[in-house]
Amino acid sequence: ETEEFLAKFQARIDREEKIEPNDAMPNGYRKTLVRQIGQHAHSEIVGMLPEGNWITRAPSLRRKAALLAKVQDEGGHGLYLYSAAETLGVTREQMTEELLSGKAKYSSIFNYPTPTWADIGTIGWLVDGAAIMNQIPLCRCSYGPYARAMIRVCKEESFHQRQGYEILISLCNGTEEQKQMAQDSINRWWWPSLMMFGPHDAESSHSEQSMKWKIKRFSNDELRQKFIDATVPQAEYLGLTVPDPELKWNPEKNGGKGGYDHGEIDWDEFWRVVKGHGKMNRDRIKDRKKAWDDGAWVREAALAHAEKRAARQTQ
Ligand code: FAQ
Repeated sequence: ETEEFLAKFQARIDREEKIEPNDAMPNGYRKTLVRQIGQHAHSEIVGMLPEGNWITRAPSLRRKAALLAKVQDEGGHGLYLYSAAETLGVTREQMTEELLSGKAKYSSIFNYPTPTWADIGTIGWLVDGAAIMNQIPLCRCSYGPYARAMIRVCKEESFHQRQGYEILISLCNGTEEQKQMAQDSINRWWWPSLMMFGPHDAESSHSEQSMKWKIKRFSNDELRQKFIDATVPQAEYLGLTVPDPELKWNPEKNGGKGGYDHGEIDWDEFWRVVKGHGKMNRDRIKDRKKAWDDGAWVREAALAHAEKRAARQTQ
């Protein structure tokens, strides 16, 4: 790749032109997108598992219908994202094999268990809330297919966030025991949700280049701070607390607009989970492998059918 080519490409990015699948692009740009979109797609698909756990046990028909629809949306997002990644020259089989072999990552958040119904509310509120904060800027990502996919995904995540918050409102207006269940759930999910934004900017190996290429528009720490500032008042409205004794309003922060100071994330836990040693990593991959193996006959049948049809058309 000549310097002239790289400079021309950067100039397109700087002019806010969208990069499309058939455009020339630096190898690193393509690789970064395949990695990020692939990880994002895997997260959506693995992300169906913690909530799927509660579909048969939802407390009412209305809750069950909403949860089913949400989990189905996540499956849709995953497929949508795999298609976006495929425009960059990888296949879904390759990406799936990388997930199952542990080469490709998925979000750390989906390696935590969901022992209570309140977790379904908390996932919607905090996990989808964090996902939206991270993904709204991706609607302006320089790569066209990813940016366009994010528009619909964000609209659906916004519905998911509200359904989660509404579950928590109901629990918080219920018995003392229900309110306690909601508090316990927030205690378990708060820190892992903050970890979704990735390592500190100083430790984030890809941020600088990804921001230059306008794949990312904000840094990991900036988005994490925005999320905390938006979410703490929502916890207060519920009458619940977040498990951070160092959390404190600081009027000087954000250039005088104010924001929360907060405690430090347990980065050892973060890297442990990212590297495959969280509570649920093994179960998640085992479940995905089983689904992939059980689906082999469907893929084979679809392929055989497509081949027969193609042969008939050429006769
Ligand atoms: N978990 O240099 P950076 C959802 C890895 S939302 C695991 O900062 P980057 C919706 C990173 O890949 C969740 N790994 O990396 C839903 C890199 O590894 P590598 C998914 C993480 O890419 C809701 C290394 O650490 N959302 O699914 C994590 O610039 C409810 C260094 O990090 C997305 O994927 C982590 N938390 O920034 C579904 C959004 N953080 O490959 C169901 C798109 C970092 O060098 C239910 N992705 N790593 O070995 C992004 O915005 C970015 O990829 C970041 C990371 C911000 C996640």
